[in-house]
Amino acid sequence: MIDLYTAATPNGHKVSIALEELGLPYTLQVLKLSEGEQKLPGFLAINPNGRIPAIVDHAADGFAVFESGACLVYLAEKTGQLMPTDVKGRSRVMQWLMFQMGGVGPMMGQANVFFRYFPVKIPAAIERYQGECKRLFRVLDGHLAQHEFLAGDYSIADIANWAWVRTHRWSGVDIDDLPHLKRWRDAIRARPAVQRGIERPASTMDLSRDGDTAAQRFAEDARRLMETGQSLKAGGDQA
Ligand SMILES: N[C@@H](CCC(=O)N[C@@H](CS)C(=O)NCC(=O)O)C(=O)O
Repeated sequence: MIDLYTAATPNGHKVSIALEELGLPYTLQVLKLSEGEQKLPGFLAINPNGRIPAIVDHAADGFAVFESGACLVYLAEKTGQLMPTDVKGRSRVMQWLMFQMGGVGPMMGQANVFFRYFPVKIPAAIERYQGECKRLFRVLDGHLAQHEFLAGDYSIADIANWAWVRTHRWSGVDIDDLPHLKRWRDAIRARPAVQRGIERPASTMDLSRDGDTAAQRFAEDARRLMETGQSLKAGGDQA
């Protein structure tokens, strides 16, 4: 049995989607980020960075893994699925996984901060992060013009990027002019395991939409966390 410490955020959903795809039994341990449960000593023993997601694998002597990308690689290697085992195939997956972990996630996270939560509107910062998101989306679109998935067959690289790309509206970045990215987004969204994964846990709002009262509450929550010196919840921060 695997314990998944998580919340309804893109990074959390990466791991619940992978667990659903793999059919591994797991229990959801949902942390209340706005109450700082991720900073309590019990959880810091699992993830010293005090952020979700993290997993504890009881079938492997309680082995703990933090960082969403590392969780995905661990689950893929444990099962021999969602990532090829040959050197080149594995490298292709790792390249697009690193692209998400070092690029898409942090840039969308900062776009969210400056576009949604930061008390002062700094146009140059908003443009910088939204522009960088758009540039990364174009890279994905260009690659997907020639390939069905990011790295051979459907893999953890698709899961990691998809969990963030689906929330592009929340970052204020449109993808209307990126047909291949939209085709890939829709194809992955149609997968039953993906639909189950984004419900574990379900978001109080749909991060792929905008403009309702739940969205306002969500932004206020994130803003308050930022102002009290804590990091943001739900893709607000990335490090
Ligand atoms: N690089 C980390 C980022 C984790 C992260 O930023 N998690 C956010 C939610 S998406 C979080 O736990 N925020 C609460 C906090 O910072 O206190 C990963 O990919 O796992």
